[in-house]
Amino acid sequence: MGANANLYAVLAAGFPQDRQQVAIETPAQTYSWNDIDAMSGRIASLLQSLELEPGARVAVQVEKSPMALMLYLATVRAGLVYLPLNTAYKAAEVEYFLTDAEPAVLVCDSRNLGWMTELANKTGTAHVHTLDEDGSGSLALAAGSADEVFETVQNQPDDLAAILYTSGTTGRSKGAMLTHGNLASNAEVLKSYWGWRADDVLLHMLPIFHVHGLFVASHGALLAGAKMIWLPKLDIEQALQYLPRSTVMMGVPTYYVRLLADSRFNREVCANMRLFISGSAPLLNETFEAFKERTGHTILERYGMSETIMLTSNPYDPALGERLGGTVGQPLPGVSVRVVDENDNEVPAGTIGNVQVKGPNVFLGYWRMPEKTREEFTADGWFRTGDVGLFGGDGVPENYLTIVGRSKDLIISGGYNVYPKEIELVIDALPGVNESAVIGVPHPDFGEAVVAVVVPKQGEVLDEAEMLSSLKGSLANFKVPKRIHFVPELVRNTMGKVQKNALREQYKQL
Ligand code: MCA
Ligand code: AMP
Repeated sequence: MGANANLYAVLAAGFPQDRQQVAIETPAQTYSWNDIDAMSGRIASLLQSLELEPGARVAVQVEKSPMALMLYLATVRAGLVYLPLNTAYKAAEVEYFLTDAEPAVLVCDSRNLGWMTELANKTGTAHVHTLDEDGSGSLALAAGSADEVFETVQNQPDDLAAILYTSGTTGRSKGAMLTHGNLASNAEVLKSYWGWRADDVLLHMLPIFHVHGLFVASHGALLAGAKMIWLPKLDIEQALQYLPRSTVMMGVPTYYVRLLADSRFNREVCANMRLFISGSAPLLNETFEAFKERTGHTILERYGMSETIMLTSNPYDPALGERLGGTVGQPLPGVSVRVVDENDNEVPAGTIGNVQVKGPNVFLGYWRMPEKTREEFTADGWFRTGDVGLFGGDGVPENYLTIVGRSKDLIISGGYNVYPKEIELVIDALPGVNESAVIGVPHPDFGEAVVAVVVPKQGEVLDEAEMLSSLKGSLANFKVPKRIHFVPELVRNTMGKVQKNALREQYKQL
């Protein structure tokens, strides 16, 4: 038998010799590497006692805590498939995911147990547990009496480890199927590319229901055997308190915008830092420059997707080149990136086109959507990212990629993706609405903000506040438009398509 390709086995090979060292520090408590092994072992034993089929899904919507990370690691160790859900998702959104993924296990906050149990009954999910932010709940109780010694399940690189739902241009979310091999290969590449060291201290403030916080950040520290300072969310007070003891921080651009907005954030606070990494959304050049000026640090911007984990990165090692603001850097080792025209023919450097990628990090396909999966890959196996960009151009070396836009109708707000179609469908179903168009407009804090332009039905008068409160009942808050504008009609082109560019131009000052 070859080496175990189970992601946990790969990560654990990077844990330090001395397992008594602190692996995770929270404001309240510390956890050693032994604790990680024992806590994830107990939960894995509990999951194994349920005698689920290999590949059964464990759906999780819980607040961030060390125990939540243990649940993730345990799921992977037990050879099951982890399905994280944004804590902002409302019942209607969660119902879709449960119906589509048919998880065997659902773990939720005890606050939500009532409606979650109803959904679980409806969708045939047999096991429901609770896990609260303080680590308490029925999961911890049941795991407490399970064996802490657990032999990590043997997996092949192509076995499924996680499903991450990403919204779609049709308004229907798709589950991106990521394998043990996808996750492990990406973690290993980033470990050397970003120069991870055992004496690094990662300031972890990202949510752990998306690729950025769950995989890129956590795997980086775990595989390096480096300590994490584990905070529930971005809180500038806490960031200022812990940065002087940290060496690495990751964030979406809003994290850097908010740090810069605080005058106490300066060189001294960053004196111990080795690396600041930004991604998930475009980092504005003004943020990149202001950060350099204030701290002396050059933010490293990288680019990735739920379907592919990390694809390109500005260099850490100066021998590979400079960190260039406005670019997302070079394809990571082992990852192929090409820019093509409408016929999938590669275009020369300096020419804008569609970005396509290939590599061991690229997902298996969309869960139970073979058609959609086929559409998103070319005949020769390149994945269509939906991003538009170019290599080189305007004084930029030819091996650096710049993302200039998206062919998919997508808004990225504070690092969260919002597909206009999904919001338009919900708005159009409200009483008195004829039709709507949802657009992204520039926002100083979130990068882009969601705005809706609504055409009322003939003779109807709609109220913005009422509509917003109704939308908040069914949509995650970050998807709810910050403003709604009422217009008699939507401007269309000759093909009858709503001209969103004109709307973006009209409302950009908001
Ligand atoms: C919160 N709100 C938002 C957002 N977050 N509105 C728009 N966009 C958002 N991102 C709402 C709240 O619900 C609230 O609404 C109001 O805005 C103010 O909330 P605030 O207290 O300011 O929010 P916060 O709790 O401070 O959160 C902002 C945040 C957070 C820290 C930027 O959104 C965040 O952590 N974002 C990171 C997302 C992330 O990890 N993305 C990675 C995806 P109300 O007042 O009405 O209740 S992975 C990915 O994209 C790929 C693969 C990659 O490359 O990494
Ligand atoms: P997700 O659906 O969360 O996987 O989001 C992936 C999308 O985020 C990509 O297809 C890009 O459009 C965008 N993205 C991620 N990182 C960057 C970046 N550094 N610059 C611009 N866009 C980015």
